[in-house]
Amino acid sequence: MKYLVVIPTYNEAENIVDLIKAIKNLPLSLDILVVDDNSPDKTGQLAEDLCSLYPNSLFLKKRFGKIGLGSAYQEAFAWAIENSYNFVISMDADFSHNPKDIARLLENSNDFDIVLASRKIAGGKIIGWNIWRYISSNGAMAFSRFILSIKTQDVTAGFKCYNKDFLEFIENRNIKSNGYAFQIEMIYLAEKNGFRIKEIPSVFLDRQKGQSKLSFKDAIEFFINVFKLKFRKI
Ligand SMILES: Nc1nc2c(ncn2[C@@H]2O[C@H](COP(=O)(O)OP(=O)(O)O)[C@@H](O)[C@H]2O)c(=O)[nH]1
Ligand SMILES: [Mg+2]
Repeated sequence: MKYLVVIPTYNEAENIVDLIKAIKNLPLSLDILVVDDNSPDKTGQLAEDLCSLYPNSLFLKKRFGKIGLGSAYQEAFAWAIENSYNFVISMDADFSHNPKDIARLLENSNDFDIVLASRKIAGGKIIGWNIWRYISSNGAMAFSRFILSIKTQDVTAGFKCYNKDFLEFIENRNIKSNGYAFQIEMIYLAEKNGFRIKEIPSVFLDRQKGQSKLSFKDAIEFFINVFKLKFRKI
């Protein structure tokens, strides 16, 4: 079985080297693909410098500029299919997602199409968000779950393991979301098309280094996309 960890990055110079090392030090055989959007802080260069340390298991896709989280994932998924990976683990670069939880995602990956590190089931939680981020995130989740009739609890989770069947299904779809709604679009398409989703509890720690890229524009795009999904044929 071939496993690929996909890490989209924009200005993660303070995190990327430590994260790559933490993943490579796990007792698992994981390849890594960093998708960097020409970060001004040279995140891409730092990842590139590490490639010689991990030949044939650390890869870098450099894009010309900040063109979005959703398109970064889509390019990574297409690359994973091309290179015959069986599973793709998506995670943020900022250590909010604990690399040690990858093993727990993989434990369930043979029986489900998506295994998701959930902050919204018993045993899962978010540490470190301020009250506004907490309220806006919960509101966005409740709104989108209601409008789209989604059963999964943590619809915005970015820490997931996808199997090849689901990635191949996604490759042929016209994906609408390029920003944060991408996560919801994945879950929505999975649920409505009969893919099996498993939530496992996970603790999310707000980033200790660097800045969140979530902007007001992303929040607006998020709500527009939820409605676009609602009125699109599945
Ligand atoms: N390649 C790429 N990565 C992005 C972009 N926007 C955010 N990211 C990365 O996506 C992940 C999630 O973003 P983050 O700022 O941590 O969002 P938050 O956790 O919701 O505050 C991080 O690894 C970011 O560096 C983008 O436009 N392009
Ligand atoms: Mg983050």
